[in-house]
Amino acid sequence: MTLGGKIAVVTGASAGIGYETAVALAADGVRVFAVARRADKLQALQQRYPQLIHPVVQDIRDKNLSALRDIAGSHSVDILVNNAGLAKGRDAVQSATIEDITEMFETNVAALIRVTKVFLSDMLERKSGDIINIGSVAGLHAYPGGSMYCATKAAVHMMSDGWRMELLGKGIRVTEILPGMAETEFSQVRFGGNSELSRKTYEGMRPLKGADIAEAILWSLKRPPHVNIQSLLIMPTDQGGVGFVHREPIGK
Ligand code: NDP
Ligand code: 8X3
Repeated sequence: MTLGGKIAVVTGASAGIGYETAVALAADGVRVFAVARRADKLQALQQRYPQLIHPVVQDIRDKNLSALRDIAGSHSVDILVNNAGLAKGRDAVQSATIEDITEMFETNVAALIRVTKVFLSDMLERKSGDIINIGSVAGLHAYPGGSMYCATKAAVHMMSDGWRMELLGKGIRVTEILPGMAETEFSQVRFGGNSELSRKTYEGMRPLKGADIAEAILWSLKRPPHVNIQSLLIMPTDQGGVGFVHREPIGK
């Protein structure tokens, strides 16, 4: 089965999981609107499939979402991948800044809802559509220094569950993908660009790659219309659970 001819919007397509998902969709013939804030990264992505990938510079926290509304006004979007998201810091609640907490909730939760509502009415009208929400294992299990990020991903988990019930019978599939540790720009962002802390996160273990998650997204989308992959928890073999990571000494 091919997804060729369909139209997708992928948020957070300038790096990591979103970048790889945009590439995988375009490789299958999907026209992809690739959304993020960094224009240069999106332009580099477009070089991979110049005819099929369209850069869309948009901060999804901007309540107007004007670039996304333009797309919704002129195209029937079949697939929405709500991927843009971030963790800021590894601080406990008593030391985490309100700015970091707000950015996580604004991006991972409020913007995800607003973006979805931009495309949902057309999907409802056409009785067809796929919404892929990128949650996290962190939305199922809290860990110290991650409580706020975990709470945002728990919200994604609950929304995904509830939307499936609210949209029942309307021809729309909602899929949640819950990755474990994936080596992307995620840790660079979390640690404010501190490469040493970011490197240590994955030291001695084999993390997931963005392409591993993209492959699962494509597989979910390619199920026949009567099959809805509700959720996929995807962990590195070296991660047995949150906080349970197998590491080999370097050089072994
Ligand atoms: P990356 O940091 O590599 O990518 C995040 C993407 O989100 C970037 O393209 C970034 O683009 C975009 N983004 C962030 N804020 C905004 C914004 N306000 N407006 C538009 N785009 C934005 O991380 P990942 O690929 O790892 O993360 C993707 C998703 O996967 C996130 O939701 C994350 O929580 C989730 N996840 C990641 C895991 C991991 O270990 N990496 C594990 C589990 C879940 P730009 O900066 O150009 O705007
Ligand atoms: C990211 C996974 O374990 O770093 O969602 O919080 S974790």
